[in-house]
Amino acid sequence: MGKGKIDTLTIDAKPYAYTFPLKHTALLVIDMQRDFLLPGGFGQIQGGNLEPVQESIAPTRKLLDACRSAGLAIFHTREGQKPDMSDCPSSKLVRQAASPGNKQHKLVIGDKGPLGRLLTRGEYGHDLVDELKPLPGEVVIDKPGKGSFWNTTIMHKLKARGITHIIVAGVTTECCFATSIREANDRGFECCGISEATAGYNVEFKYQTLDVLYWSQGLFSFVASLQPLLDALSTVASSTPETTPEWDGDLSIAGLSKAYKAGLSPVTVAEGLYKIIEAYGQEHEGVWIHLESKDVVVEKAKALAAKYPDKSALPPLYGIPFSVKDSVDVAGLPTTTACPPLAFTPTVSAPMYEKLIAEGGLLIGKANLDQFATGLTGCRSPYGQPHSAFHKEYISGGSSSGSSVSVGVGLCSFSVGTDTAGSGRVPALFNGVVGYKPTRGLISAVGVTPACLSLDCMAIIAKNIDDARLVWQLTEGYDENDRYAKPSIGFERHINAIGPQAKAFKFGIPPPEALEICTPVYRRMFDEAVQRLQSIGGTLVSIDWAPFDKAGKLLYDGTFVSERLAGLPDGWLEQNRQHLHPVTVQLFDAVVARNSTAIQAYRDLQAKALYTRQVEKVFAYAASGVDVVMVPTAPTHWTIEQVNADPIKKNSFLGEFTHFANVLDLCAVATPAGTYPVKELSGNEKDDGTLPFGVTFVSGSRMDAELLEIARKFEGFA
Ligand code: TIU
Repeated sequence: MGKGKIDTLTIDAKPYAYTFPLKHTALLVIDMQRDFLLPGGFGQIQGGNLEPVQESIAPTRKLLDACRSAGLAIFHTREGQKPDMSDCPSSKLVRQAASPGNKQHKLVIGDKGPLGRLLTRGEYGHDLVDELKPLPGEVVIDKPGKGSFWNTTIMHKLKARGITHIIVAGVTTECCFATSIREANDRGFECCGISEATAGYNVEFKYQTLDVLYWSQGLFSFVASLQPLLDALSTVASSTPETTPEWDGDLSIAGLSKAYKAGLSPVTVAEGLYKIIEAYGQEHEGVWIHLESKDVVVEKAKALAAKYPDKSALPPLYGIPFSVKDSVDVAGLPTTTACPPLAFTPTVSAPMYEKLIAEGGLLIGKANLDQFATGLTGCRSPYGQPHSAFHKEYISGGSSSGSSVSVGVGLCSFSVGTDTAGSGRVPALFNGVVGYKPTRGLISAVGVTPACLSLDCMAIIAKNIDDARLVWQLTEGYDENDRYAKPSIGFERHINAIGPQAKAFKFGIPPPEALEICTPVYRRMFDEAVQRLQSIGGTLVSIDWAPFDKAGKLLYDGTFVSERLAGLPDGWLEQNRQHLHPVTVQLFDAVVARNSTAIQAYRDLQAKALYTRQVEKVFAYAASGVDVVMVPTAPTHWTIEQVNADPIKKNSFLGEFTHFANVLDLCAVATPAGTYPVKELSGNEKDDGTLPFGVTFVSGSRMDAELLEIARKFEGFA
């Protein structure tokens, strides 16, 4: 049996065999906290008998080890309230304590017990027992209730990882274990409880609870024994390497992580990578505004290797080289936004950057961009004009130009960019990489020099969808310091649109008249992409394109572009115009000359709200909606010479299919979709080489998980 080929496992279970797809399955370990397992905790007050729950620790550890070795996503939960008890309903404090003749519930949640305040976050008793401590990269969900889904981000985080199947363990069977399974069932997950890895304070209840879960041919879930699951998982467990591998040049996060687990040193990678970076730098300009020195990066790689000696417990971005657009703050390095008069050296880094470093990432440098993050060409920077990773005469795209080239030519694994009007998607297209712009407000945009503050969005430039998705998972999360952050808990759909059960989906495209703007080769390539999407289960449905079109025009033909000046001090333009890129001056002067009024701005805001409502109907919040809309990422690919000759018009042309996304609060991912001969675009038979084509998938607010799932299928089919 070829080990690498196994993608689903089947085990004996009740009421019948449980089949689960490995890539879409998580282990969920419920509340293995001191408060429930040790004397003096909350659990002893509830039930008294700690013996059965303590006996479940060892089998749960075996299960955890087996799931880790098999590479499953691991989720832990902890029950507990915020220290100020603002999330604790009074019923929890009163009902049991008020029971006539109560002697047992003398202490309630929040009261001080021997392990600290009962079920209170931050207390000793609230944390997980030592035997079941989470490893780096595993998710810990703090839940205020018995169920794992009430007022937590677990649904979002499971979907973000493409999870559809959950193996469930933990305490107590009758309480949080069962409640969580029931909640998961309502949301579409296929759960399987593991009998030996769960226990409660009442042994009879445990078996009654398990019986109820699978009663009536599986009312809520499956239930299985531990041993068959361990046997099945052992067939896919990763083996321990015997030799220390050399770096094979693979910069994908998955590839590098695998090599690191097998013993490759990040120092070897840093040294090898700098040879590539230096060689590229000798021939080509404009990728970096600040490149870290080789010595600095090698030292950081050494420090990482020393910090994480256990290769089985590496953080998810251990030794992964990345670049950061130079409008994003990294403490101690200047942030220029490609505009020297704006340059300053921050003392605090952007939260997104901090998260990447905390997960083991290795900064290579600050990447070039179109000045002010304004532009889609990559031609508007005093730090040089980088070119497409595919061809030296063709533009890199912008404004995340250096970010996209650095990933496209293999100088790092991924890059942090931004995307207000398409600045992450367009350059991804022109360099043959993925450019993902999550729903605005999911990743903190604090520490970014704004382009249009209310429309700015972080972007992730990566080699493939899985890498982009991982970086998103590791960096998203509500930031109270970001005024445009989305609340961490949003409306969520069930999970039918993700995972292997999602064999069919619906998609829309712009109507033919909207696609006319594309050059013939872009039309041809787009038609092929439509066919590809149909061949992987997509049904093409006609959609109302008007709100997309109108919202796109709002961005630059309306008043919103004035927001670019709102971020600068009054009089700044006049004082600094001689230091700015000539195209920036031209652009800003045009904005000022419009003399936009407050009345016009309000009309535009109202139109934005209307179009946003209208596109909600297009997407699958309703059964009639589509899962994604697919567009060509841009209508064509200009040469650097073409853009330099007519910089403003050529620029706005490129945003035809990207401008609307942030105005309408959508998520979007630019995905490579093949290459074509340069001569097909230029019409010159003598032109050699190929250029990349790509499409962008767009979906509704917070439908990122569904979006990425379809993009991944499309990519896998290439
Ligand atoms: N009371 C009880 O049995 N359990 C809880 O309160 N929480 C969990 O089950 N985790």
